[in-house]
Amino acid sequence: RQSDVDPAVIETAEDIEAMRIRGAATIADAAAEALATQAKRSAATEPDAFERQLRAAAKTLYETRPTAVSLPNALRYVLRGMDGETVSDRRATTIARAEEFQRELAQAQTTLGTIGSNRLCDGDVVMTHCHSTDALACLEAALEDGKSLEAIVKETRPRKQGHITARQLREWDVPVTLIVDNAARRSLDEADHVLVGADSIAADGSVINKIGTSGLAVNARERGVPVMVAAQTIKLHPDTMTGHTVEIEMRDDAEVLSEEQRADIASDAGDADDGLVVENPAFDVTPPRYVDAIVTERGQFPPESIVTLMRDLFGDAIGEPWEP
Ligand code: RUB
Repeated sequence: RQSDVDPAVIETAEDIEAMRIRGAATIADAAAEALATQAKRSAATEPDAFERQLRAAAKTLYETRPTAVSLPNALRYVLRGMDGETVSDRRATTIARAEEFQRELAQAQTTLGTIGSNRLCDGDVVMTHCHSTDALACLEAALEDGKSLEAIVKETRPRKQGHITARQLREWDVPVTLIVDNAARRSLDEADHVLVGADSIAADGSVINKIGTSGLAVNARERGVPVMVAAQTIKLHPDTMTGHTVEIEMRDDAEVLSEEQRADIASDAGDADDGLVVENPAFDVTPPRYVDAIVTERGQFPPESIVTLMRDLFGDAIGEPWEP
């Protein structure tokens, strides 16, 4: 029941929904942290009641945004660590498991960064889309290796996460050229790599990432620029092994069109402005043939072979994270 869920967990869920907490890895980290908080603060006196609260908290977090599979993967990982016959045992094991998850998440990103950096050469120009901490980890590792890099950063409408990427890269002293999304194909002539993150990766090697990634990848292929996807294995979507597709989040019209802009467009149509519909998908699917490499903490994979890694990591037993 929602009333069993700690206010701090509800606050985290609201922050994820409103994108104050965003990006697949950051969302996973916050979700694990929230479950640890629920475990710490639970007033349950019976082990079963404790477990029910944890599962309710997981459900609340899960129902925020549908596309980044790192969220249910994180919830499932933490809840599977809950063990013991008493409340205090279950509390301790849940907290320890959440902490382990957060440590491993950070470690995986560092390892992935080192692997990804091997693809980058001194003097390379990298085009980015959106803001991905996994992608940035590759650039950071290359810089630490003494390579000098430049970046062409796509603004990434409608929420302009490209600005976050630009800010981070400037902090690392990387020269940044910020472009509007529509300039990407033109600027690809100057780029040696396209580097993006992922919210989910499907069993066939399709990459689900911020809207605009697929168009960028198609253009990059046409221009002969390799496309590299930086994604920890927490981004692998287990349900896609059994034929499920990944839900693409549709976000609010207001991110695209303000009330005032809408009124302006509709002004000559009188009351009959029902014909104006805004569609705002947050993500799209890039088919595997446009992706050159998926870089994970387990090594670099051609997209078509990612399914073998998924089988190794997930096996068959996959349920919803709040189901016992
Ligand atoms: C963020 C986005 C990022 C991935 C990977 O979308 O598409 O590329 O989540 O990020 P949004 P990371 O801003 O809508 O959450 O590598 O940090 O997990």
